[in-house]
Amino acid sequence: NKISGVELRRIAMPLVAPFRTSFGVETSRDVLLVRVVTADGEGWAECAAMSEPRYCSEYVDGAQHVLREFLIPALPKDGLDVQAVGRILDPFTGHRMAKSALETALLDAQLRAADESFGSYLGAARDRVPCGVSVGIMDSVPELLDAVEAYIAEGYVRIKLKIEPGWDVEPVRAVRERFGDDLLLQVDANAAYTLADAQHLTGLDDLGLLLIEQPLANDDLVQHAALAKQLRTPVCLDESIESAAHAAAAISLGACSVINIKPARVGGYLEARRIHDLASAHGIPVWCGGMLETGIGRAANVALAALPGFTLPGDTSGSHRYFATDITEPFVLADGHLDVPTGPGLGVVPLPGVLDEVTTSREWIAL
Ligand code: OSB
Ligand code: MG
Repeated sequence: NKISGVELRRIAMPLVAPFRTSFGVETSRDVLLVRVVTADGEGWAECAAMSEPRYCSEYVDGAQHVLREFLIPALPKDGLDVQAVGRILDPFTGHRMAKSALETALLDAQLRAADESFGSYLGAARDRVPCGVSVGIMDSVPELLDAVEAYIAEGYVRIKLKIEPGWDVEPVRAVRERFGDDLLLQVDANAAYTLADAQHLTGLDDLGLLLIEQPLANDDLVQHAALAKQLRTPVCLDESIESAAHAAAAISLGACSVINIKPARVGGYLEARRIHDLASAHGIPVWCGGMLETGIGRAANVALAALPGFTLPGDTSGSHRYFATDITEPFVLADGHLDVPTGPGLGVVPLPGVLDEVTTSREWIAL
């Protein structure tokens, strides 16, 4: 499996509606796609880094730069087993989303050549996964209720509301009152609060939430542990967990009782699976997060979400929640679920016609 090179391709993907979080508003996704070419064929992946370093320190231009200058040149020309990629890239600190994209493209190439699917390789325990949807911050409560109603009508089995100071207890209560106690409901603050807000956040405790995701700063496990003691709502971490080592620390500190696993955030699907295994051993439920991926990133996330420890519905929504036209065959919800792809590798490829239309730049890095 000699590697001849890697193509870095940027595409512009307008979102069907603006997506507002506590860290900013997204109207279009500027996605970096990675295509690895080997003697046996090719492999695809999508880099989750966003346009600006707000969710985390990575951003798409930076990811492309570190891939071109450091990560791709570190690969051996004569090829390698994907299990070795993490070790080869480890001397470069951080840049987990860039590393994840490269490792995933190499894994896709390896699995396609071996005629095995991502789901089978990772250890999927079912052939479809229940899907939730992440609902952005809106201008008004009536607008939020309309958005949630439409998602429930589409079949989503769990609703996640983005919150921030000034948009929390009141809109969440309105959703709970309107849609009833049976609705699986959770919130995500993207690090918008401090421990001084603990008393205020207890206002969510009577709303029957599955969890509150990342209430405090990314780098503060100790304060999350203090907050978790004051809330009845379970604390879930997203941004804080960048590796299995972080997950181990968070679990032993009592900083969280649930983990959102985003493969990109933790450096890839192999590290994501290690976190899944660790959490399962501790009885900690996990679920698969998302980064507004195209069908390329979604395919792998859906496969991961089929592992047995993923006991909560993930942010693995259908293609049309994000894009009018996806770059792969669209993922379409059936009865609130998405099917785990069964074809070799990711089980999906970009549709050439669509891909060319949305491409904004391409570069070839020869090995
Ligand atoms: O915090 O989970 C998050 C999107 C971009 C960056 C961070 C987050 C999100 C989402 C949407 O909540 C998840 C998705 O539907 O892909
Ligand atoms: Mg989150």
